[in-house]
Parts: sequence; C-alpha cells; structure tokens
Amino acid sequence: SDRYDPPAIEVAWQARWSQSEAYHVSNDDPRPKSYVLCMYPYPSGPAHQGHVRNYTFGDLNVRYRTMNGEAVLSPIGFDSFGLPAENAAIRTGVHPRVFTEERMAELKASLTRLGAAYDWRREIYSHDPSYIRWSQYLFLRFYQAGLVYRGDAPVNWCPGCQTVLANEQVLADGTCERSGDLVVRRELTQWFFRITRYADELLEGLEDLDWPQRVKTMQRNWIGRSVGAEISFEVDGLDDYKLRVFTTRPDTIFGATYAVVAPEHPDLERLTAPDLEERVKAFLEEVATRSELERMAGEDAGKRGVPLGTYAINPITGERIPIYVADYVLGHYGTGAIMAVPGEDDRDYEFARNFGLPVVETVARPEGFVGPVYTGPGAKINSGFLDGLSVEEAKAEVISRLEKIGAGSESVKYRLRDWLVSRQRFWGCPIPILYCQACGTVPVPDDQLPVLAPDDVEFRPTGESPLLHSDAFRLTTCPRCGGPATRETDTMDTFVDSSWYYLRFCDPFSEDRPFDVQAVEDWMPVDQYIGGVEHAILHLLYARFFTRALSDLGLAPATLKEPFKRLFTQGMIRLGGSKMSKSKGNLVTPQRYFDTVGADALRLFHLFVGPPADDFDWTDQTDEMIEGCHRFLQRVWSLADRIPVNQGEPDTGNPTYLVVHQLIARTTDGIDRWAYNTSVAALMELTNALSKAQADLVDPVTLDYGLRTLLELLAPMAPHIASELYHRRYGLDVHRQAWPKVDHALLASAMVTLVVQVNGKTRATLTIDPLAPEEVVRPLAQTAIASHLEQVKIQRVIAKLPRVMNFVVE
Ligand code: ANZ
Ligand code: ZN
Repeated sequence: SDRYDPPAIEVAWQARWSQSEAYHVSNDDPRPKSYVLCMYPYPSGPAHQGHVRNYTFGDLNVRYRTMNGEAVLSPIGFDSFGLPAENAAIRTGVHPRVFTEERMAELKASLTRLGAAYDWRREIYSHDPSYIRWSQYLFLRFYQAGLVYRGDAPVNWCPGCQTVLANEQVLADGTCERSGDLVVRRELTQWFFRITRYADELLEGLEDLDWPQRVKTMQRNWIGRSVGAEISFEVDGLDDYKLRVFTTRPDTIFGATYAVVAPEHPDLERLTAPDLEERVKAFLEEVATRSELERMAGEDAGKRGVPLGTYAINPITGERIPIYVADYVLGHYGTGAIMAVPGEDDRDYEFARNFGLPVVETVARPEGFVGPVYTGPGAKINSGFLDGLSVEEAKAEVISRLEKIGAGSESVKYRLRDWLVSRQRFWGCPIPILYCQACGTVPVPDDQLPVLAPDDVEFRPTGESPLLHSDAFRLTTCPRCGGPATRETDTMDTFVDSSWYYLRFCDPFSEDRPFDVQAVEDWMPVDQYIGGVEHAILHLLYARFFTRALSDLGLAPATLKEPFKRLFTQGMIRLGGSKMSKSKGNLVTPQRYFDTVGADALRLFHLFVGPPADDFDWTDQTDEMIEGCHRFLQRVWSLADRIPVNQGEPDTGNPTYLVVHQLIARTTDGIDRWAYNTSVAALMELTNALSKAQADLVDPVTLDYGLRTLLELLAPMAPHIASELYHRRYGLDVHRQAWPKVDHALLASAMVTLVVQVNGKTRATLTIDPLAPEEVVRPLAQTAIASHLEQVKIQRVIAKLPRVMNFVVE
C-alpha cells in the first residue's frame, strides 16, 4: 500500500477526465437536462482563492447533479475584453490580444488543476471573431427594433488631455489622474440600449426568481419605481409655458414655498431673468466640476443654488413662488424640476433655511415629535380642502382635482436609466455602425460582420482609442450609396458580451446564427447560476434585459423570460492580518496548495470553512485549517487501506449501516441547502464512525459498504481522491455512480422524539434524526412553536440533543 500523494493522483485523473470527455454533453442527451453556470471569469491570470471558491461550488453542483442522473451542461469561457489588457498594452506595448490570451491560458491551467469539470468544446471568449460577429449581429437586431439608439449623455471630460475619462480615472478631488486638470462634465453623443422600456417587466420578473433576497432588493432599488404625480405650474410672464414637476407627495402642494429646476434643465435659459444670467452661468460652471454623488450627498449638498428671478404659480392655491436652480435636483430624474416642500422634505428644508424661504407644515405632527421636518403619516393641516384627510387620501384628492383643472395627473417614474454602451476604447467589441454624409447613420450589413479592429495600431498613453487614429479602420465606403463613410470608433461596454454568453453556450457550434433557438429552449434557463455579489446589479439586470428583448424579438424562445432561475452569490474572501501585504500576497495563491496538499484539500477547505454565502477572513490560521482538511483525506486514504473490498449485501440491521444512512441524509441535505460545511462535517463523522467500526471488527461487507458510500459522497467535493480509491477498489468510475439513496424507512424507525420547550414548559414534540446537529434541528423546532415565539425575544437556547430543546425567552 502506497502513501497518499495528492499532486500525482490529481494530475493523472485530470488527464483522464480530459481524454474521456467525461463532462461533454450533447444537446440530444436523453437524461433530464440541467444547466450549472459560474459567471464567466475575467482572465486576470492564474486563479486566486476567490476563483477557487467559486469554481469549487460550481464543480460540486455539476458532479452532484450528474450522479443524480442529470445531463449537466457545464460550460466555461472568458470575459476577455476590458480595460486591464488595454492599459497593459499602453504600458508595455504588448497587444491586448497577446496579453489576454496569456492570462487566459494561465487561468485555464488553474481551473484544470483544480479539477473542475467542463465541456471545453463549448469554450467561448468575447474577443473571438465569431463571438464578436454575433454580438454585433444582436446589436443590430436591437437597433432595428428601436432598442438601440444614439443620444447625448454627460461624460467626464479632461480639457488637458482633450478626452473622455472613465470614472476610475477621475481622482477624489475631481482632477484628472494624468494631467491634474479639473475634470468637467460634458455632453457627448453615444449609443444606448433602451433598457428602460423593460423597467416594469424587470421589476415584476423578480417575484418568481429563486434568488437571494438582498440581490432582489438591490435590483428593485436600482430600477427605483416611484408612484406620484406630475404637476404643471404656470410661470409668471411666460405665456404658453408650463413648468412640470414630479412629486411623490402631491398631498403637500399647500406647503410648496418655492420651485427648483436642475442645472441641466432644458428650459433653464427661458426661466432665467436677464439680470441673473451672469450668476446662473457662474453657478453652472461650478456644478460641472461636481459628481452626482457629491451633489446629492457631499458636504453642503442641498445648500447650493441661485434664484432665477422668475415665479411659478401654484395651480391649486394660485400662490406665486420663486424658482431656483439648485444642484440637489438632478436633470435626468423625473422631470428635472420639483416643487419644494421644506416642512416635509429634509433637502428642501436645508435649502430653505439657507435661503431664508418660508416653511409651511401640511401634516399634523404626532404628539411628542420634535424636529422641523416630518415625513410620516398624519392628518392634513394648512391645506384648504384637504384638511383632515390622511396623507394617502389627500394624494388621491389632489390628483383628481389636478386632472379636473388640467394641471396634472398621476405619474410613475423610474431611477433606471438607459444603458450607455459606448466606450472610447480599443479592446472591446466594435459598434457595427457607419456614418455616411449622404445616408446618415447606416448599420453594417450582416454579411460584412464581424467588424474587427486592426492589429497594426499604436497604443499611446493619450487616453484616446487607437481606432480613432487608424484610417485603415475608420475610412470605408457606404454600403447604401457607395460614397465615402466613416466607421464608429467606439466599442461596446463589456457588459454586452456577458449579457448573452450563457445563450451561446447552449449552441456555440452554429456558424450561421448566434444560437439555435431549440438548443436554448432545451437548456435554458440556467438552473444554478453562481457568482459574486459584486454583479448583483448591473450584469444580472443587463442579462435579464437581453433575454427578455431577444425573446420578444423572436431570437430566443418565446417562453424564455428569465435567464437565471436560481442564483447563488458566494461570500467574499478578505485577506486579514499580516497577509494583507503584497510581499506576502503570494502565500494565498492556490498553486502553492496544488503542489503540496493538493486541490482536493483546498476544495474541501473552501467547502468546510463556513456557510458558502458568508464572507471569511483569510488569516494566519487558515493554513492550519487547510492542513486539517489534508489530514482528513489522509485518514480516508488509510481507512481504505485497512478495509478490504468485500462486496455483497450489507447487514441492514447493523448499527454501522444505520449511521451510514443517517450521514447520507445529512450530506445530501447540506448540499441541497447550500450548507456544504455541514456536508463536510458529516463526512468527517462518517470517517470516524467507520474507523471505529473497523477497529471493532464489524461485519466486513457492511464495512466495505460504508467505505464505498463514503467515497461516493466525497466524489463531488474531493473528486480526485474519491476517483482514485474507488477505481482501485471496484474498477469503476465513482462519478458515474448513482448518488447514494437514503433508506428512509430505516431512518424513520430510528427516529427519536424531541421535546421542544419554552422557558422549560413543553410546547411541542418533534420526530428527528438522533444525529441531526443543532443547526438543523433548531429551525424545525422554532417553526413548531412559532406561535409561542411571537412578540418575545429569544435570549438563549439550551439544547440537549436529541431529547430536549429549550427556548429561554423574555
Ligand atoms: C415634493 C415633496 C414633498 C417631495 C415631500 C418629497 C417629499 P423618489 O422617491 O426618489 O422618487 N424629486 C423629484 N425629482 C427630482 C430630481 N430630478 N432630483 C432630485 N429630487 C427630485 O423621490 C421623489 C421626490 O424627490 C419628489 O417628491 C421630489 O420631491 C424629489 F414632502 O416633491 B417631492
Ligand atoms: Zn451613403
């Protein structure tokens, strides 16, 4: 018997998996289909521990589902466009493709070394000309459907560099990181996806998704649906003009003591009295230097503004109120103008105090309330015909009055803005549009796709895309009139690439279309999507938009509305303590562990360290824990050495047999609940139980049965050692075995009664598995006595499992 040598057996099994194409699935596979997907990685070089964690979870799901009899689509690819490669090109002169493909090869090698099982035939990467072609093709379908348009949008503009800057290139003090000049905001014509058309659908679609609540909440807030009213104010001295404001509190209209327009408001000039033009102009120049965040939340936010010298007429009260321009009102939200109610709105109050404007309270304050601004419910006061109504009643009443007099109506607004996809960058998917003097904006014909960037360009630190200076690329002929035309030189946001890659994975083989609709229908939606919470908003929202739009355009199945049925967002790994330093940073690269304790131990550690959704700190003790996982696998190895192969019918009456089934149940339950740490704990327990049984000379067939089951349960978590031992013992591939089935009748007969108490009084009894740990039992117990836990606080839980669980409450 030889010693456990993880690197040797792991590399050997990886070679076998790759040769045997074990995880290739075909679209006509007869088994029930499922689709497990990890967010495709940005190729940043060799894997780091975040990758290891992510792809370990993904691989566990793939192998587990496969053992459960499913045909599992497990593809991978690379989100290979993006800024880092372009910046490296500027620094080193190496072409972004060369740089990117080196990083891709490194990451691919790490993923393979981790033992993750993929159908590599389906690999896709964003910069592949065939992927570019179909990204451009889809862009043009959206364009034809009116879901892509060109419009003006503010960008960060550096007057020194004469170029647009990404947000990351603007320093905290608002200056350019390169020139040191003050960055200003400027309008530029750019391309947009009309995602706002789907705002309501994207909101409603969240309901049925099996996603973490907090991710759904983030998406809801990002879409930001507000119900209120649009109200028209006449402006003194301006005939045929109405200033439209958006408010969520039309009931407060009697307290509107001034109005405000955003600095970007299109009618600002008309609304400015001649003697104030100079002051307004100076104010606008000052505003242009501030970010949106500073405007809304910075110091002095809400206190800056200038009166316009004009007056609006309140359509309900007939009152004349001054109009201001102020930077706490944003140009692109609502109507870009508000009625200000300092009695019931904090920002309005700050501003009113600063400018000495009157405050009128329109809601009765509850007894004991202190403070100038009250935003809660109550009876209307100082509000004419609304007095005595509740806030909600008053809203409805005002809206119906406004409708009668033609001065307003109910209105719904969204925070969500259209998706700006133009990037002034080289390393991205070119936008397939031409500009012709005669014909205007012309889409590149499908048969001229893909539009590819040329290779012979120069990368210079000017901040401008080399495409702008490549005449070979830029100058072309118009496909409509044959006259001279120029190409769009902007490329697409890389989020466009990640908005449809999961569809292409279903059918990366088609040469004549982005994907076969039937293949997408067969595999989609993704049954389990896995990734970081940093993608909770943009990527997931854009992908959901793409799926819905493609479905509506007939390019994806009509029934496919949501791409990701179930989402799991894993916790983050924080580097703690002394490991923070860069010089020691190499201590945590996976390679070091691959070469010593092996991938299986590292995988097991990531599964064992805590609930997968939680963050954890990588500290000086972490190595100790990985070492511990290695020792556990060594115990499994030597146990297999001590237990001879003895196939036959196990003794179902043997206590060891019962333990095996109790632990099958717990391992399976842990996997199904994404509580992998409890599954690993169960396997450790099983190993101990078998060790003891072996020492006690338990029936050899039952022992062998126990060990065989242990290896099957271990297979999705530590696939190499499980494969090796299983193959040595039984000559079979463990990953092709059926997932062990629990003998439920046996477990039921071994169940015990748990008494659930509140402050020592019995309130319920439960039948439980005698080995179930507290974390499994507690939620069951809590549900059983839910009525006794209402309106009390649990102080402590005293558990004497499996007999008693006592909740001490206040
Ligand atoms: C009067 C009022 C009275 C308001 C009151 C609030 C409280 P949400 O919920 O985010 O939709 N508002 C409208 N457009 C704005 C803009 N472009 N920039 C900044 N603020 C704007 O908020 C809607 C409320 O935010 C609107 O209702 C408006 O102030 C302000 F007691 O109108 B309210
Ligand atoms: Zn033309």
